[in-house]
Amino acid sequence: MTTFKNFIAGQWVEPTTGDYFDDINPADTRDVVGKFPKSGKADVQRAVESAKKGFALWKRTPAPARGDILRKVGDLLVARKEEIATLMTREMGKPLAETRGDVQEGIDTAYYAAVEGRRMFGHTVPSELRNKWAMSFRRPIGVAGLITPFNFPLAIPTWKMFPALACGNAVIFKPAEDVPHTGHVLVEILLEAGLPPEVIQLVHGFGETVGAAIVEHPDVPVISFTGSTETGSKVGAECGRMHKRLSLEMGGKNAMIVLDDADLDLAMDGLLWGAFGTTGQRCTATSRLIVQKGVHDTLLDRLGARVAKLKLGDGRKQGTDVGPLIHAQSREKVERYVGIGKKEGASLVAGGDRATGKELDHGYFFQPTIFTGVKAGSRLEQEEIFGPLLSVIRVADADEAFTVNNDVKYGLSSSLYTRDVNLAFRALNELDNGITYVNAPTIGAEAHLPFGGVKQTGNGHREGGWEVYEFYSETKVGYVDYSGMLQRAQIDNY
Ligand code: UN1
Repeated sequence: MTTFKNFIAGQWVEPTTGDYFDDINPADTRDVVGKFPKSGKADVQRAVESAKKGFALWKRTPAPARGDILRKVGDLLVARKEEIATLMTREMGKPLAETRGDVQEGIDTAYYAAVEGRRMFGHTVPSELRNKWAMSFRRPIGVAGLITPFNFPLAIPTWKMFPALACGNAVIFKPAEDVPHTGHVLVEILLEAGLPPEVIQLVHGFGETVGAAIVEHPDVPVISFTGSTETGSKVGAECGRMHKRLSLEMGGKNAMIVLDDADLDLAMDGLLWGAFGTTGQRCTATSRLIVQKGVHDTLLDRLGARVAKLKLGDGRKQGTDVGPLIHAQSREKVERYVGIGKKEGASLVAGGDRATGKELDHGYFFQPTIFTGVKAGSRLEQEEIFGPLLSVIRVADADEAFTVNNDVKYGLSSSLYTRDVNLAFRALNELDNGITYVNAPTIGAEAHLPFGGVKQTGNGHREGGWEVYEFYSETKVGYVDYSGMLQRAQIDNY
């Protein structure tokens, strides 16, 4: 079995702790992908010291040249797409079609960042005064600490890393302990593309030690975290105390609304993909179906038949629709919520148990599960579960649907199936989410648009698109007075 290393100070090195953890295939726990460093605070300290040197060099590299390296990163990801998809499925379980999409999202993000290196626009505006020039431009910030989750092992790190690098920052990367192999390969690719070694530091390990040490380090002024709302609060408290720039991307309780006039076949395809894709382990997963009373029973009948046909298994095998959950605790959490649903009086109409038999016995599989008659305001309806569990809420009309959609503490994505164009536009305005899809499921974010949510899902920042470039750079304003005399703003201008 391979023992992997950290990448610190330009070298692949063992952790100072001498400790390692196993990276396990969740579809077959007998299969260990490798041993990865269980690093400590001292490793983070070394990484930060080196990243500061990397930053000094990188910030002086012209942005178009930084972009050229990211374009090469994109080319290398293209060349290794199939291989990375396969190793990603092995380490986290989602089917190959999805891990291929994950790599593609990284490729798209790389090419976007490459071009952004040639834009990075500022503003030139007229001055209040004669013979004076006024402009704004963007400067890099410093060392960015990036803490990423398991569900999009390649795409989410690239959402953070590529714009951070394009803007001229150095990066300390801590991938989720469930997906260290994908993180390792991504760093190999950055180095192969020609990124100066000290600009990227990879420190494997656990959130309580490595993640916390990055967040608490005074020389890491920028933190980007994707994960649970609970951990995000701790990260936020520390960053607030230290006045750090922080981007948080956290929980969701995303709803699909299906109205009486919807195309039900279309809604059904979207629902299966939204609710059970990635085994429901997405921040954008469809975990609530809010359905109008006129189509409620028909939709549910058809849904039951379709769900029964979903094939669970190893995501590398042809024909697998749904992979395992990531680890034992996440499966226990789903089981806990099945108990809560029953106790709250909802009706279990599909699944509800571990999926077992043959190859499934060795993985963390759980049956796609549906509860109907779920009450707005109940725990099943309000809390993020992060698994293949769909709660169905029946409503009288669009107004009630919108209210139910909005009445949760999260606000990532929502989806509306209707043929009424007026209602569709009203929904864009009235649904309290960062992203609303019309006639498409709650997943499907594109790399060149801002991604993120409102309320407890985030803290006002966005990943992706143009907005993330603002996050990873500081606005600098320059005034040049070429009048040769003292001109006083606000005083000498009129
Ligand atoms: C997430 O849900 O954790 O379509 C990220 C999307 C994906 C990314 C999802 N590209 O929403």
